[in-house]
Amino acid sequence: MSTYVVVGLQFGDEGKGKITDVLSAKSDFVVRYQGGHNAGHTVYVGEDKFVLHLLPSGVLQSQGKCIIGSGVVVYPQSFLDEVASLESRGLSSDHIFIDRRAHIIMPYHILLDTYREEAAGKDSIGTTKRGIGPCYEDKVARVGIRAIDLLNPEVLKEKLEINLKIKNALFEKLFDKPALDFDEIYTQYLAYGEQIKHRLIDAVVEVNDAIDEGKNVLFEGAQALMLDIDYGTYPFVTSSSPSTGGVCVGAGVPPTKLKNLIGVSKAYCTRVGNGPFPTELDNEIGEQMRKVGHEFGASTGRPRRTGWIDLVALKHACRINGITHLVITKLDVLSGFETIKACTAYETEDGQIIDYFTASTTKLDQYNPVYKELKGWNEDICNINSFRELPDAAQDYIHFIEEYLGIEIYLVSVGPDRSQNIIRK
Ligand code: 2SA
Ligand code: GDP
Ligand code: MG
Repeated sequence: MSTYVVVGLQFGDEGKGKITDVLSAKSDFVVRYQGGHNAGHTVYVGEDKFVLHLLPSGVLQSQGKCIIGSGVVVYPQSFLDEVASLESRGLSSDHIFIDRRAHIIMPYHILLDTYREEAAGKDSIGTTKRGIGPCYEDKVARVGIRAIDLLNPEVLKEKLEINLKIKNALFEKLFDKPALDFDEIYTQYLAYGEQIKHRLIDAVVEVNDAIDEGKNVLFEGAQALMLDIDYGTYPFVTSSSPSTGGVCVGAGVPPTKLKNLIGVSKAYCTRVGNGPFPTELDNEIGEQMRKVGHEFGASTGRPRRTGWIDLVALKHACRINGITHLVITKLDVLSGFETIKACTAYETEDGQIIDYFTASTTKLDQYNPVYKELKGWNEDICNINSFRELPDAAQDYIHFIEEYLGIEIYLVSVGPDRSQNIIRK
């Protein structure tokens, strides 16, 4: 009985949903601790495809409680839609809960996100326009509306009035857009409160008690370390901490209780949204990765940018997360490439070779990747489930990543299905 944390090590979409789903079969609790419905976690159960946004991916497998922790930002409509969608497919939703402290995404957050991105034009971040950033901003500014506030008409009224005064002034004066109507939002959010009140809990107590009682608790990260508000490619990041450390603040669990820290990386790399991506391939190789790997946003449908694996960035991500178990996904997508490249260092604009990650997003954009070239393989590896049966070149690639990072790869995923895994002994 233990705790498990699953985090993304690149720019998101590493296949965390699939890995969480696999691990959650043994979990008593599955907990989301940051992000919101910007996430898109795809899980295949046989032919059935599920895309989870706000709900933990573990919701499909776990028999225990599935919790949206206090560090998550919750758009109630998205929550209710996802719950309804699960129910319409014959699944129970009785085990889904939200921490009372979770901040609520309001219509003005979504509009603010959208207007700002539109106004920024080519300098936009490329957000999902789901209101994530503005909601976290209000939380930090101490004017946010929390789940518990939806149950108190007086508190909600007061908070909404203050917020609308400021937001409407912004909309009208800065963006030349219409003001929002108080009554409409107030009525709608009170109704949301009624619809979710039986799911509101104190997750801090429940989750910590579960760990103390020796239950298996799985914490599920959304997005990834390179999108971390502190350690990612700022400002082209999301507004939360998708790291293992984020669990402590976003679920109210102390670091001493976190045991198995599982980092997920693709065998190559993708990014959706703007910002530096040193190993990006704007050519037919990148196109092949996108096509074979079906690299399109699971929430917005945007085509994902593609490129070779960046081991310098991956090392940075493993260090900050303290990864104890590494997972490599989508190795099958690399079948058919004559050579495979892995970035082991960067060449700076003045010709220096560096093998550490830089805080300067502007500089990172100008660096050229230094590659180790490895032999590719042609075999279809989708149905292999033992490491020794992999083509030699694929084994060599995995060994090369392990040696560079100094961490053992314990699971290699070779297809989207639950069963398509190679578990190393
Ligand atoms: P936001 O909306 O404020 O969090 O956007 C800020 C940056 O974070 C990126 N981001 C993501 N990157 C990869 N996957 C995400 N989830 C969806 C998916 C994305 C989609 O699973 O495919 O459907 O487009 C995700 N969510 C946020 C975002 O692209 C910005 O770069
Ligand atoms: P997440 O956000 O990290 O959960 O990842 P997404 O669900 O956004 O994107 C990962 C995509 O890759 C999904 O469509 C998964 O079904 C798929 N996937 C996961 N693992 C594998 C794998 O090993 N091979 C292939 N071909 N697809 C995979
Ligand atoms: Mg995703």
